[in-house]
Amino acid sequence: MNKPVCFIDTESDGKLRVQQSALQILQQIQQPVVVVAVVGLYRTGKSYLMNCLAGKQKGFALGSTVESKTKGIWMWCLPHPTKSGTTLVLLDTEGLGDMDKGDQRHDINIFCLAVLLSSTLIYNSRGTIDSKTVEELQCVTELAECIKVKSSDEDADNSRDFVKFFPNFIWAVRDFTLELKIDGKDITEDQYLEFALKLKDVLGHLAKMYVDTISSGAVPCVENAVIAMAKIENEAAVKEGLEVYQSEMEKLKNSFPLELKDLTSKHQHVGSMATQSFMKRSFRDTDGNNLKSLEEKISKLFDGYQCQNKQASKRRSEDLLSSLSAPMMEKLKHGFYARPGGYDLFCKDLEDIKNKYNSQANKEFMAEEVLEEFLKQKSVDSKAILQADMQLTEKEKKIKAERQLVLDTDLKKFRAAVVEDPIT
Ligand SMILES: Nc1nc2c(ncn2[C@@H]2O[C@H](COP(=O)(O)OP(=O)(O)OP(=O)(O)O)[C@@H](O)[C@H]2O)c(=O)[nH]1
Ligand SMILES: [Mg+2]
Repeated sequence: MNKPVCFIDTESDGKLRVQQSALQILQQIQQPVVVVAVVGLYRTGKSYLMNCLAGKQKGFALGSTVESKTKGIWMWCLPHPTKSGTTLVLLDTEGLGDMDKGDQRHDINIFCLAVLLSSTLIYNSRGTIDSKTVEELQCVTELAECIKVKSSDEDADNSRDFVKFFPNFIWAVRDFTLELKIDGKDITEDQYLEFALKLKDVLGHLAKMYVDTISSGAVPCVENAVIAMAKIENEAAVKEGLEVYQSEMEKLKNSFPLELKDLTSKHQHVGSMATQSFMKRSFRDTDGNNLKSLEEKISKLFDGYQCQNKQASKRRSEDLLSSLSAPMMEKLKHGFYARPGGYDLFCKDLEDIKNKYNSQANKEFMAEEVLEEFLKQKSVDSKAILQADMQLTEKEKKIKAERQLVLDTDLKKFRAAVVEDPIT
């Protein structure tokens, strides 16, 4: 973006409205974002400071009169100056405390939005940290008290989660020209701030306000935002976890069929990777429903992978069996076994196939099932061969017997002839 755009503006009835065009710009950002928002009293150089952060001379409009300039919240997306692959989103807000406007609710809304939307919040003030500035900041902390995170404090244990939604806080003191010395000793900026804050203990108040509002809350606006945010984040976390699982398991498919124990242990390992990825992203999945949903989805996917692995094992076993049994099938086709003793030959061939198959396919977990199915099919052939064999053998016996009878008869005749008509 070469210039800022209006992100949130105020409608004529005073309601805030998000600009669709700004949303589209945000949707197009694929990189992680760092959101820096500036808040502070009007005419304190907020827009100027944001332009400095952008490293540009021009950008957010600056006012040259005492009239407040910036209205609503303006946004500027730029490449992060130091973190490559990250987008810096600058939010310039409408100045607080403009008496002419006289609408405190509007100030509250602008401030709450800045807190909720930013990862770093700059509180901009002008001049030295005197009691007036501290008072001003106190006004801001009072505004922050309007942020409610939870309607009841039953979930105080989850307050850590809410902290995720509170930005880092930076207090920018502008046009500061005094020497940093207390009692003649040089001091650092932080020491000066601490010294200044002792005056009214604002920092403590600010910290207390954050913690108190986090664990108990005062106004309902944020709870809804947090719930909505949790829903979005948790759904994205489930999706991310599932993607981790699926992409790893898809890679594994190339080596299917796997032994069942290998497949299961890989599933467990990849499953825990998916859970870790979920945990990293998930937010306030207090009842564990999202994690459960991820586990259910993973388990469904695993069923699918098991099925595919089974099919692959079955296919491999079938291929092996069909190549081993090819000669026997050929013989069957040509009626090789249709002969007396054919059944014995068939049984012997079948036994050979079984032995070879068992020694070559012993690792396939579907081997046994496939063999059983094969033998079941072959038992039909086997019965037919046995029957034919018995019939043929019977017939042959009959023929043999008949032949024998003829031979015997001929022999008898011959003997009789010899006996009755001996050769002299
Ligand atoms: N000397 C000096 N002038 C500044 C500084 N920052 C801003 N200004 C000037 O002060 C005027 C107001 O600055 P803006 O940045 O528009 O102030 P703002 O806080 O954004 O004002 P609103 O949007 O009306 O709330 C401009 O003319 C700036 O050039 C600074 O650090 N030093
Ligand atoms: Mg401004």
